[in-house]
Amino acid sequence: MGPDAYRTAGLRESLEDLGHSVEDLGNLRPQGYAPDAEDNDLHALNETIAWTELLTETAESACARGFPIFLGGDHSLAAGTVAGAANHAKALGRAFFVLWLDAHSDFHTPQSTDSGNLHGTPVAYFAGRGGFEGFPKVQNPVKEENICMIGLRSVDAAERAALQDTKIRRHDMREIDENGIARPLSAFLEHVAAQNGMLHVSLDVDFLDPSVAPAVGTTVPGGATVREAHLVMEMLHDCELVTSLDLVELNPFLDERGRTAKLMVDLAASALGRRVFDRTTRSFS
Ligand code: 6HN
Ligand code: MN
Ligand code: MN
Ligand code: MN
Repeated sequence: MGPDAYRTAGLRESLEDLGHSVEDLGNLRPQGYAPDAEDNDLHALNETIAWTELLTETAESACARGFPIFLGGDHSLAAGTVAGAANHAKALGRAFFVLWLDAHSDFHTPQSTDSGNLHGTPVAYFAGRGGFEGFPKVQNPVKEENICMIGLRSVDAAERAALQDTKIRRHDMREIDENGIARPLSAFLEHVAAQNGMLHVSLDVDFLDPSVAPAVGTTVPGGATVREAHLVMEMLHDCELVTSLDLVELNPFLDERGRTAKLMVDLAASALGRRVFDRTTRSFS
């Protein structure tokens, strides 16, 4: 339902208004996966494996065609979108980076998850952590120092312990309260630019505060404000480093008059160039 809610909220029109040509490649659906084993504690394991295979291929070819925006839907989709985008960067000989905008770190393995929900695992998958039996092997794991998480405020004990030993850049809401959101983002973007990298951005609805974005199953109070989120997106456009984007975890059943879908569409438009005030011409539009 998420992708259709973004369509209804005018994603295509918003991007066309900015002068982009938009091609809607439609909805994907994996075929022919086996039912899960009875003793399996993970939700929709075989379906998620099938999605990961399909999305890895689809993302790699979509990256070769343009700037893909992946609409979801469960954040487990990023296992495939990031793996596919990383393959594309490797084929071009370019360094590859991921910005993870989320209340959660999604760094569980299928063994460490308490909930059994695989949307808690994609970062561990594309960073090349073990334990993903049955999933496609990650051809080009994303280097830890090339991953940056902003917005953290709900990290499970097992994730915390595993993250402790990594070089993944982590910025929680306390740090953002104290120092602002621009500082850690600028530092990361400089790091990407220094290596002429390609940057994939994964935007989980729950990065935002639930008061402005209620349509997600895993709300956590104390998230990014509308202005903080737009600032991130505007800086991402200005840096000209972003090459692919996920808009994920939207659950339209939980929305109020489509306001979360609309906000996510507005954020995507900011990332793709929408401005109220043009700093170059110093004019309002
Ligand atoms: N997301 N850490 C919790 C779990 O169930 O593993 C929440 C995961 C949320 C997933 O942000 O897409
Ligand atoms: Mn989910
Ligand atoms: Mn997430
Ligand atoms: Mn989340």
